Amino acid sequence: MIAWNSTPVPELVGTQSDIILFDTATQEPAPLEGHAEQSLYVCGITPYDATHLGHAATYVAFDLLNRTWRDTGSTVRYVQNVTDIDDPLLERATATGVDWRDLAADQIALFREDMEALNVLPPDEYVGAVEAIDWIVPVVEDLVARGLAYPVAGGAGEPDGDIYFSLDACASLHEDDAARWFLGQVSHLDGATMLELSAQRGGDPARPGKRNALDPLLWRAARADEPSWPGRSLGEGRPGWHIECAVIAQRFLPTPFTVQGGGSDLVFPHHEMSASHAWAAGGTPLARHYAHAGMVGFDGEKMSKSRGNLVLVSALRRSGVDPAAIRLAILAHHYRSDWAWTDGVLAGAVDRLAAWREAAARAAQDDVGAVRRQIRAHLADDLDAPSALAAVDALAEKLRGSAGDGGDGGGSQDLADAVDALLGVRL
Ligand code: 5CA
Ligand code: ZN
Repeated sequence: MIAWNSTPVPELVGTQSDIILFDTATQEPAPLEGHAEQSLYVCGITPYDATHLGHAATYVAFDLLNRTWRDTGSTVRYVQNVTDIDDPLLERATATGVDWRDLAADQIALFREDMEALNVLPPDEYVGAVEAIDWIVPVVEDLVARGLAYPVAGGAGEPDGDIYFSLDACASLHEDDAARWFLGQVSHLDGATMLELSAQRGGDPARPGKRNALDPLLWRAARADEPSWPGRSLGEGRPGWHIECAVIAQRFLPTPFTVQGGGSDLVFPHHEMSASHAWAAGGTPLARHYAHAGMVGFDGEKMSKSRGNLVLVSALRRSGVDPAAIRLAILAHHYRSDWAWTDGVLAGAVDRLAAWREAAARAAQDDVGAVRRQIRAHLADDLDAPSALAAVDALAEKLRGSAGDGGDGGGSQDLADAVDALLGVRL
């Protein structure tokens, strides 16, 4: 699949130091090891009702990591998927009388435009679940052959042939290996919470015939009213959700890759299960670190397609809002905190952008050097964008009305470059 375009990242004087990132799996800030090439997988959209502000906030958060890594002098290999076949997409297509392929294609196109407008650097590989089916099938066949996956008998309207992953078999694989996968490795949740979240987030803990209620679906046998693909010995069907990301990540990134990212709603079951699949299939941990963005809410609830309480980036853009202001509204919140989108948040960002543009016209080179160092230091500290923004605010405040001659203090381009390269905000 084609990703989106990016404008070149301005070259800056100096480099970023070592980065600390909060790791969900260890529940601690983790110093990220320096590598000439860093590797990042961020879970992509399920293409319906894209791109809401919650999606945008998650991709902007990992764009900050991407930019901060590049600023250390590393290259970044970045992979993102598109869940272009899954139950919620099919349900929406059916409910609205649209072909699921058209719905997905339209939403992916819109997402690309939104990402480009928000100055989010594109992934090197942008991979759809449908494109990945031919790679997923042999992996699932192998898991079945090794006793790590099993078919569940049909009944109560379900056909025979759905294949589930055995979490218990996976947990006992290479038990003496310190790096082995175990249930709770990523999420640290108790069993009751796992069951509850599994039911809420695409799992089917109540399905009879499973060995462990939490065992996730790997291959869904064809149903008469659903699209399906040839699955060799698995029969016709379509892949489960977690195996999609595990296979795509393992195909395009070194394992373990550096950071697995997504919103905090993916910690369990998605990232826990993807890690289990990768361990079972590849014998290595999926990622060295797991990072999660907080949830953006609106009108008192998590912004989500299923609740319908959405603010779309495309709608804001159509109403004339500068995408740089949308990006600033997002960056005003620490990526790990949950926050709510309001008109006031946007109004504050519009004012801030205007103040920064005014400041850029007056900045002197010395001012910019100091601010660039401050932005770098804050980003290295778990991507603390709000503090980085405050550093630019302080300069803007200092310069406000200071240059009576209205002249350029010699640092205009430097400030614009620093804010663009490090924060992705175009002045
Ligand atoms: N296709 C899967 C991941 S493989 C998926 O979760 N798709 S999604 O369209 O529902 O979400 C896309 C990304 O946005 C995910 O990383 C998800 O965690 C994140 N996200 C979804 N809703 C919100 C929200 N309200 N706030 C912040 N991030 C969100
Ligand atoms: Zn995913």
